[in-house]
Amino acid sequence: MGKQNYDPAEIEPRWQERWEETKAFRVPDLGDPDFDASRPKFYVLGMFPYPSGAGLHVGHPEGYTATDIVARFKRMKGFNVLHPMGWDAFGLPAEQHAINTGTHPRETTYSNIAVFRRQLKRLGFSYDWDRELATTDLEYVRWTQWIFARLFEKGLAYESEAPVWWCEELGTVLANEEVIDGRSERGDHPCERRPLKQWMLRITAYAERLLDDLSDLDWPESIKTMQREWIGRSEGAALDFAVAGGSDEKIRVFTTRPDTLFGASFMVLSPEHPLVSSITTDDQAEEVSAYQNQAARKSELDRTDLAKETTGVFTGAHALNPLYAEDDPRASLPIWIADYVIMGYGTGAIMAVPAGDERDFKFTQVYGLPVPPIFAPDTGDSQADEEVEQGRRCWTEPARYINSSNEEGLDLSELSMPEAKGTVINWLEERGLGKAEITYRLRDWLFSRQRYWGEPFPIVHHEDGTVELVPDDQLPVALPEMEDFKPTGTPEPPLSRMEEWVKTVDSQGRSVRRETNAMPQWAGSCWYYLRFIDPQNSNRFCGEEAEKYWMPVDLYVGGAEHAVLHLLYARFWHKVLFDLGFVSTKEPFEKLFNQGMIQSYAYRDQRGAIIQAALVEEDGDVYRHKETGEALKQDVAKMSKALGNVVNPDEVVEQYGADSLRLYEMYMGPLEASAPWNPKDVPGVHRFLHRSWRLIVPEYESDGRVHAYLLQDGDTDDALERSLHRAIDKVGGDIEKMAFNTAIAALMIFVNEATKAKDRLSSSQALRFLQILAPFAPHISWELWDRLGMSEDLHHVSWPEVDPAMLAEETVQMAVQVLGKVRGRIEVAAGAEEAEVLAAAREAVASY
Ligand code: ANZ
Repeated sequence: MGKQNYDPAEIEPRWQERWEETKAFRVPDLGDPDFDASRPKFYVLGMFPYPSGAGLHVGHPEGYTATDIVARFKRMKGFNVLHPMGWDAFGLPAEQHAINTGTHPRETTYSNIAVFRRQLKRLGFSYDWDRELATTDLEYVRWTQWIFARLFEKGLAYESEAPVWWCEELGTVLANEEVIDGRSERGDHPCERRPLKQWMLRITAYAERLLDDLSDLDWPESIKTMQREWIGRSEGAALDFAVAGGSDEKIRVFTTRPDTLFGASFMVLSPEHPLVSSITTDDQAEEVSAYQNQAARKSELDRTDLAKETTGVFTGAHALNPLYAEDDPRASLPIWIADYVIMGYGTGAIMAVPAGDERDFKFTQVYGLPVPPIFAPDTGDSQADEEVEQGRRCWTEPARYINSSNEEGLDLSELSMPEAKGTVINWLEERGLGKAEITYRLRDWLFSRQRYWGEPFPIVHHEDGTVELVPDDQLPVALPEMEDFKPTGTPEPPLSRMEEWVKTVDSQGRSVRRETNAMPQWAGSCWYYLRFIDPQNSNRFCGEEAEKYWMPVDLYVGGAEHAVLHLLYARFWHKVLFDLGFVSTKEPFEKLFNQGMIQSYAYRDQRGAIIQAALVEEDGDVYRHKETGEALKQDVAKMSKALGNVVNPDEVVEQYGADSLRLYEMYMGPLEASAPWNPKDVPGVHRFLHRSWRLIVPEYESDGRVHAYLLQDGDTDDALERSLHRAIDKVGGDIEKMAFNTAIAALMIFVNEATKAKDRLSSSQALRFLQILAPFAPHISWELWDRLGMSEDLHHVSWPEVDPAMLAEETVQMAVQVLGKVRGRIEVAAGAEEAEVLAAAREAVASY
């Protein structure tokens, strides 16, 4: 028998234990006797966490409460609901810890997982824990390697000498996204570009489809835009420029503006362009190579930002503009190298058109190069127009072409921009000098890391330099046990030290060497949603039937920081599996929802110095330093140790309970918005739960039993019944819309009204209220449900019905007139149908 007062510390662990013991939220497998195939399915997934040593932060429960509410709601709506949880468990911190302490990363990882698991269980999420997985589990690694093998067979995995970020301090190669402004994101150490043999995944082969298929997805428009921009489709032309002076070399450029060819006045190669060394003249060689070294240390952003300093070096060589005869002086274009041209985009070479391109124009201003004018705009500002016509300013919009004809019949003067582009492309195409082309900003995915704690590649190397897959039946390739995890200090990965592991034999007994790179952390998260469907399957990454039943993920919830990389990589792998016939949908995530960030308040004194939150007290409307009394400024900022404003979910649970934490996080504002954690608001939702409790467990009952005073059905108060129907309707509709804050507001309104009309609350109303409260605050709901004598599991009870007639806010009074004379008065529901009103009117008139 439970206590009389609401005591989450007593109730919550009891229900969590019960859910655990009865496997309350287990989803039967497809063939199981208790699997009900007649129900529709709903697969709701929160992005699984990296189990860091710091434990859960308050941002985790935000998205996870949201998916839990939806999961619990959909169960009550009659769906089979798949709602799993696992761990994105490879990653650098555990390896870094191993380097520092010698503790094996596996040990660190699994003990962190244990902490995360305990913390998540303490929040009462309705996961099917039987499906828990970690990307580091050997069985999971096996299938990650198996999928890599399929990519390799399809020609989508290849080795390439690619310039990569090398960080001397960390002794490791870093991916582009791990380097910011030429320094490592972690540790802020200087990095430089170095060529290294790497595994690459040919994601660019899927660029077009990754772009096109976005349009069918129910994703936030902002995320789609970010993906589109990341993929960066550009329509233009590839043109060839011969190198002057009898060389056979050709410089191929990519341009989106072939119509500006008449304005090309010099060429620019990327400093890494392979032609640089062969065309550079002797007297320029020294300067060119110094410049190349300097460019290697800059990040791409530093190089391409228009606001950054413009630099470049002349190679001494010239190219020929294909529009003119070789001996025409207009044909000769000096070739420069400059770091604003990036090797990984287009062809790594451009024709520079200062009259039409800002960066090219800026370059001419720095190095005193000519600006041949090609545009005559007509803006009405004659002075500005003249500046463009005289080559003193650049023009990027469509305008009338000038100086744009040659001796071979090409003439753009009367054409629009699209016509001019087409005309130039055709003209060049006829002469074999160019063609229309589409280029993507997306690069192939650098897929290897010089690290230990990642999936080994299922690859062996032959002495002749060729590579071969490890046969599927020998998977997984497990990591060897190691004690020293330090980087080798060279680009060679730590695994290269494990000679006994590296040396092995292939299927025909030939001696081979294992690949010593590891896969990046992104690999495991590319397909975990598939493994959740069938996590114990030892014959296939996921059973065929189960995949067909559960896919796609109906709702995927996570932070917007994964808008690009994770979501793009996972979509890519999924499409490959789709093409191979292994999965049945072309996209993995049907609907995506991004939660906002939970921020915190930060405090500064008058000089702007940060004051730790613990030293701040509230004094009316102002904040003061507890010790000095100085008035402080309140700001909103990201939670961080430095600001002393990190909220620990464990402490909130201890003080108020998991239901209060869940409710508070959902009540902070719209889920998609970022908002600061306000400690003052937690007691508010906690009080709401107290009041909900008091509706059902009255203070004066001493035995904890209920309830003489809850009315029997039939005696229900009409106004209260209407209010309940409105709440049921609003809460259900809002959950579907992921508008949880307004759903909670509707629950609060009902509790207020029910508290006022407490002696008129019926037991049926109390039960239905618990049903709609349950997705948000499951522990208190199950407890009260149980105390009301209900034996059926609350999540198997269907969502209460809404009677539309009960939704009308108010009734309205109307005068009934017949032939202009008042013949009666009626009262009908505000939203009543015409027929209903007419019937009431007839009745009124008849009895008048
Ligand atoms: C001549 C030209 C004239 C250009 C003009 C623009 C304006 P998006 O739209 O981003 O695809 N470009 C090509 N490859 C480059 C590289 N590797 N690094 C830096 N810049 C590069 O941009 C395509 C344009 O960016 C191309 O068209 C090229 O400059 C430049 F009035 O060619 B354009």
